[in-house]
Amino acid sequence: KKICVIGLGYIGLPTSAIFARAGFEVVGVDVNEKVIHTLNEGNIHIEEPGLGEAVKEGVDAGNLRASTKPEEADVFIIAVPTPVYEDKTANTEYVAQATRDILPYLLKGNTIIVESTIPPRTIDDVVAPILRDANWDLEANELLVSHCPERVIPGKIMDELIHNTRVVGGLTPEAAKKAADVYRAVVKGDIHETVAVTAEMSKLMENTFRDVNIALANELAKVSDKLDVNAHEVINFANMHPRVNILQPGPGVGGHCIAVDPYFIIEKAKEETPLMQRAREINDSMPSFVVEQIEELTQLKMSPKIAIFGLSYKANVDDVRESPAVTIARKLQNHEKGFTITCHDPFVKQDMTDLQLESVEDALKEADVALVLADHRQFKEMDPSLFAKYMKTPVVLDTRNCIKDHEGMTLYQIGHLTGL
Ligand code: SAJ
Repeated sequence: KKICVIGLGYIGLPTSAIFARAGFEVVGVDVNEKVIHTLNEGNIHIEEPGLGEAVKEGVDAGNLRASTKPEEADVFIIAVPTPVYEDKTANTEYVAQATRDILPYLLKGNTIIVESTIPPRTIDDVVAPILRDANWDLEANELLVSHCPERVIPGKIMDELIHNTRVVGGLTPEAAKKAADVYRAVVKGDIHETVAVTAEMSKLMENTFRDVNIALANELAKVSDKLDVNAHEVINFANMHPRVNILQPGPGVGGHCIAVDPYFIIEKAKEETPLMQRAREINDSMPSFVVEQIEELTQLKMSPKIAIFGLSYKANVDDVRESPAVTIARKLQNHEKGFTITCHDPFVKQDMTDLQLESVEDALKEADVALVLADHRQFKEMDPSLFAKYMKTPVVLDTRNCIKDHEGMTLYQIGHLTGL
């Protein structure tokens, strides 16, 4: 069987590699010629554990190839981005364009699967009409169209692609069945069949659930700061209850999924979603809250130097998309108090022009406060005596609860500025 995957990003590329490994002939399509060139050499443009080996294996075995143009195939998987516009409504134009791009290559009986995260009813109202306008009878299953949302977490994509449960929502029951059969070749988790809109909503609710729960943890951090309670101790004890699982407060919610997906529901049901909207606002307020905490810690200092540890949106990834850490770094950089900012991140490679990356030692040298914004494993394992060794005043504000305390330094956690 041959699969044509449209979009070779964080989802499309690992998916291509996994199907190639299972013996499918896979052609991956992307508009970026540099990406195509890199892949055809057996290399990758994304950081993800296990992905490099899988791609190399696929290319070497002749099962995986990249191209700028789609080709005829048995199955088409669309894995292009769905960003939000300025007004926070979904931009489904890439999904629509990918659908139009494959039109010339479609044959009767083909399976089309959209993996991109999409607002409810996008399969029915955006994808299907494009195919119908090209004279395909979808009710008669001339093409089998489904939504099978990706649910993998960056950092564990290769493992979760195989082991996670999948939900497949078909435009018709036959379409759902066909798509489920495709995944059965590589997925070890359960595969559930339903209608397209239910699959769309399930995916969005998963990320919205997480967003709302992180907002609750962040609100607790703010309350704890005010009431002088240690939020992390509270979470620890509350979570000993068998039915409670409070998540971790932090500098805000970043990445391209959780900070975005709730808006896909909100735009379709504004009146009915006050909780989802409030959760977004609370999580978006966290960078300002962290900046206020830094202001408090440096009250008496003239042009303080802040060493920022971690710019990516979460632990152990290089991704800085919608990263609250970057927002915080820029807020401090442009702050009226005239902070000097240095940054260290062992994962981030992307050049961010205004934020220079430095070594641990250079970042900490002469700093007044070290601000930890990602719980990278290197930070968890870091020798905490380095803070006292290099900094002017060894004060650490750890927003991720990942730094070990040590003699000679003052460690503060988010939501507990009054000290430990
Ligand atoms: N975060 C917290 N506190 C927590 C957990 C997370 O502040 O307790 C922050 C992280 O630091 C990060 C953001 O939330 O900034 C999101 O991180 P994440 O690890 O929760 O999720 P993502 O965005 O990397 O991936 C999510 C996953 N969804 C769920 O776990 C429900 C993943 O399974 C999805 O496939 C992915 O979104 C996606 O592509 O939709």
